[in-house]
Amino acid sequence: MQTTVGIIGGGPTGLLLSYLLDGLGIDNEVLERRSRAHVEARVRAGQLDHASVMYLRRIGVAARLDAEGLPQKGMNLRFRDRTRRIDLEALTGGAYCTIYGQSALTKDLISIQTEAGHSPTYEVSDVCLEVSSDTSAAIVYRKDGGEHRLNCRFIVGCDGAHGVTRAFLNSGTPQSARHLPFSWIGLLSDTPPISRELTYVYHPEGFALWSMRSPAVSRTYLQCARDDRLEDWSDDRFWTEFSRRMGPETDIRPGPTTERVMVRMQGYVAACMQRGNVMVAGDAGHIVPPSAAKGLNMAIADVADLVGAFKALLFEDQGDALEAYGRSAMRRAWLGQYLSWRMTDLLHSPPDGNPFENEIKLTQLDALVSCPGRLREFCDSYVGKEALA
Ligand code: RFL
Ligand code: PHB
Repeated sequence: MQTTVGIIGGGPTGLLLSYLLDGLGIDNEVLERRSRAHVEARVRAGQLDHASVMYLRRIGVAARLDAEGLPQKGMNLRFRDRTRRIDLEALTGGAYCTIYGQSALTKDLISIQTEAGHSPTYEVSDVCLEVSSDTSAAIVYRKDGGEHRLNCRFIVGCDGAHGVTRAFLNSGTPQSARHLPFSWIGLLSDTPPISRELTYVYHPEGFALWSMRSPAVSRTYLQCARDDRLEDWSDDRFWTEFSRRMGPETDIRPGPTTERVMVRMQGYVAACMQRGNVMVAGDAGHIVPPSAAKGLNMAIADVADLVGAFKALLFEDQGDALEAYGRSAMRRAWLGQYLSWRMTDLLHSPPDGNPFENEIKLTQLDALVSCPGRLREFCDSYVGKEALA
């Protein structure tokens, strides 16, 4: 088989890239390790920022997002046993976030592509990159018991944090990574949200977040110990601890849990985002702790940028367009790390419960909410005010 762009990974990043390349008439194929049902069922991200929503609208994939997404024009920040509403829309001059599950976006992209007659090849295994020159490469893989070869001019790794492209680009280069001494446990449950807007909680015992997927479904997270396992947290233990961090006045009536996840808090940036005709986009190039809800938004920004680079290279003869993508994707990765770590640091308590550090956090939070300039800057970056190209 032969194509121009071989895409490894059919998560949101790979699917979006394929859709946009199709729109430009650039031949491409997506190879995905899991089944379509598995990819569609993966819960993960919930919040899209302003830049992502505007972009998804502009490229014509936001019909269901506009109908079913839950606008987040403000957010609640709770500390010192008090909840303050932060008016994101007013502070940013009109920008805000939207709750729309990653699985909903993934389903939308798959169904748009399927209707157009272009679907990923699912359930491939033993994917391997073969790069012979800057203009010729191949992806070798197994499917249905046989070995296949996809010859391509470019390879884009959209295969997430555990894929093969990240390892290929990193070979021989030291990795840039940081692991935090705590994790998150998350529950998806049939519980109506306590508020129409997200609530982020700083408590001396740890962070808590009340997010949602619909007016009937909540997504709730708690900071827990780094090596905790899902089985250490019964639903009862989770909700008792959640109520403690939310404060006694919150009337929590949890419904049945439908999914549970343990999230190890870490940050990672690949050694490079592009080498010759191999690029990475999304989690394959960078992962951030989910505190600021940036991972998928960074992935969408990567794709917007990369598609621009393919257009410049293939239609406008700009020979260095992919190198320029590599540089801007690297800048974006570090900016995303900066925003995510800032929010992680602000809202998580040290595992040893050090009272001195607790007072520093509370002072930081007081300073944030009492200084309009600081708050505006925080809101601008949280909502992703800058439009994508
Ligand atoms: P994905 O989603 O991991 O998809 C990669 C795909 O590649 C496939 N794959 C392979 N295919 C072929 N061959 C191989 N060798 C392969 N290896 C892997 C996989 O099967 C998969 O289908 O990466 P992608 O597409 O880059 O998407 C990134 C997002 O998933 C991620 O950034 C977000 O989920 C991060 N994130 C959030 N981001 C936001 O912008 N807003 C949020 O509210 C938000 N919340 C979250 C999050 C991530 C979380 N976790 C679990 C880390 C909340 C959580 C709890
Ligand atoms: C989510 O809804 O899963 C979510 C929302 C905001 C975050 C992280 C996760 O900061």
